[in-house]
Amino acid sequence: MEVVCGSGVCVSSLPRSSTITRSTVPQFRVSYQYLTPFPSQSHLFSYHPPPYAKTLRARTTTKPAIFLPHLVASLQQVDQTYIMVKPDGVQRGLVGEIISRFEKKGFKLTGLKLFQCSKELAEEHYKDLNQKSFFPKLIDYITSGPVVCMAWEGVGVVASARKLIGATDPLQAEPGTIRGDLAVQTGRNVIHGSDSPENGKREIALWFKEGELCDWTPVQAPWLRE
Ligand code: DAT
Ligand code: MG
Repeated sequence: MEVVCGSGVCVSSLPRSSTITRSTVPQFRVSYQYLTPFPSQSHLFSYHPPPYAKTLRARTTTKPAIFLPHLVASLQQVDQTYIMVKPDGVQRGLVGEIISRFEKKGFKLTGLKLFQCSKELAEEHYKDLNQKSFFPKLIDYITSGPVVCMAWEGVGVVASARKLIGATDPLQAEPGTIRGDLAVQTGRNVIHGSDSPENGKREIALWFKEGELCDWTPVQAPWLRE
């Protein structure tokens, strides 16, 4: 499959700091600085002639072609998870340490706020546990001080975040996990993480208002995924 880049002007052949304008590529509506670290504006496009090209003309063509492995990778499901530093984590000064672990892993932060949650919100968040004997204590704990609410995004982020967090009981959590390194008791286990992609969406919608989330592209993106 071949995709022609508009008038045939190959964007990747322009010098790195070229300003691409309407006159360079007439069908481009906006002019912008070409500053990405890789030769193509879109990593989906390859400008090398296909190896199977039979004729000399086809082999020397400059027409871009979609590079299938990149396309397949781009179609991988991107999930969202709701991560919350609980009041004990905030009081103990662990917010930076916890955010840092997710940042270093390579996930994308799309929402962040310090927030004092109401009893109603805590009860809604933990509604699946409302028949448990520890439920009233859990609600008191979650509402006992400010929490840090976060939305994180990435391929496989829900399951991976659960691994980074560790087991519910910090004494059972592996060393190297957040709970394994930073907590000792289930009732003070410093962090929450969604347990499924569906709950990730539900909890982000519950804790964040419209306009509080930010859609952005980290500059490190091409260094994290091929
Ligand atoms: P997790 O937070 O690992 O997803 P969960 O959803 O089963 O665990 O429970 C939510 C929170 O409720 C948990 O982080 C701490 C509290 N909790 C769970 N089991 C408890 C127990 N047996 N005693 C006291 N608190 C408990
Ligand atoms: Mg849970």
